[in-house]
Amino acid sequence: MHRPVALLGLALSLWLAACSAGGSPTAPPASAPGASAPAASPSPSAATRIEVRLTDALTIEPATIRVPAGVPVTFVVTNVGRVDHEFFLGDEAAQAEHEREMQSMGGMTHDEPMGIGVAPGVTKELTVTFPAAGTILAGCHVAGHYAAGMKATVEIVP
Ligand SMILES: [Cu+2]
Repeated sequence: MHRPVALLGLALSLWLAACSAGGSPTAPPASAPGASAPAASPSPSAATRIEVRLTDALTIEPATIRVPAGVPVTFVVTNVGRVDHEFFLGDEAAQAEHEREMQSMGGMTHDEPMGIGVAPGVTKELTVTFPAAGTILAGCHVAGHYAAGMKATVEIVP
């Protein structure tokens, strides 16, 4: 599944552009003698928001999700189906462990730092900051769903 490198570069430059657009040019107020302008803080503005859909066809859409590393990413997850689904982030090992956990809990979805259960027709948000670049997965571990392929690739780009 190779994507053109140009796409990655474009995404990166857009991201950088978005970051640098946050700072406003310093224009000293002419009508405020003595008042010192507050230093522009480089606070992260709007977090990256990614819309995700969970479907009864046992898919997570989009199947490949690209997110930046080092900044908060908010996944806006909608269950468009009629049965429970979940959105759990982690590498292969974490997915396998969560699968075991779900089976031992009788398949009940629950919320945790890296995953949320989403009831039919509901939209929920999950905000995560990925520390480093890499590739992980998003998976649904409602009984049988993960094995049936209910997963997506999450590419974390520097
Ligand atoms: Cu599911």
